[in-house]
Amino acid sequence: GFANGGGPAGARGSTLANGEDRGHFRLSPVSVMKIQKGDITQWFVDGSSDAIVNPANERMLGGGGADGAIHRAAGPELRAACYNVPEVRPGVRCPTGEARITPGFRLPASHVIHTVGPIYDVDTNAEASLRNAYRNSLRVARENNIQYVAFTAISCGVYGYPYDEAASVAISSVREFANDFKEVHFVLFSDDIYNVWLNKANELLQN
Ligand code: AR6
Repeated sequence: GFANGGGPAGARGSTLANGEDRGHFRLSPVSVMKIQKGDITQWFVDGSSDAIVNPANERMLGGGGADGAIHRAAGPELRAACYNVPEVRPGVRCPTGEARITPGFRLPASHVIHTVGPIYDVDTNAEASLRNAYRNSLRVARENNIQYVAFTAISCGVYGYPYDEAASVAISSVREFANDFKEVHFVLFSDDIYNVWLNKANELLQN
């Protein structure tokens, strides 16, 4: 759901042949993936341990895009918590493809999982790095007993990853964790990325 009253994800009325709502894909008897439009800073699941995944940079002290929006909404406590994450080398708190967790502070979600996707034109193994970013975010969530996780389109903004290729990596990575979460959401800001994600999920997950 959303703090702004957006209602439960997928409750849009139109249904697919499998009887599920559009944007709503069952991954296993216990797990659902939801694709929706929205602002990830407003996302939460009432009464649950939940996490939004921040597409951050290696320094982990904020930036533009979704990272900037998440830090603004979470308040200065988030930057202080990030600052206290130990550097693994000078200026690097979270290497590309890894993930770190902090509280959500003033966000409606209880936790933020910070990950770093690849810079598409610079990373010589961008696909592996993007897959690692999704997998390690979900591993960190699982280790912290978080049952509800929301992603944006990691690397699809400033970092320049092509949407269709990113959607394949994102959705196939989430599918690997089909027994580990109640719900994994993609909260997508723009119509074009939302439509690419929906098409890819239909391609990969419809029988
Ligand atoms: N809710 C959901 N999605 C959003 C929001 C939001 N509030 N704001 C932006 N997006 P980006 P990256 C979408 O650039 O490519 C930062 O400066 C956006 O439209 O945020 O991984 C970091 O500090 C796009 O589809 O992340 C890093 O330096 C997606 O989120 C760098 O950008 C990701 O775009 C990371 O670049």
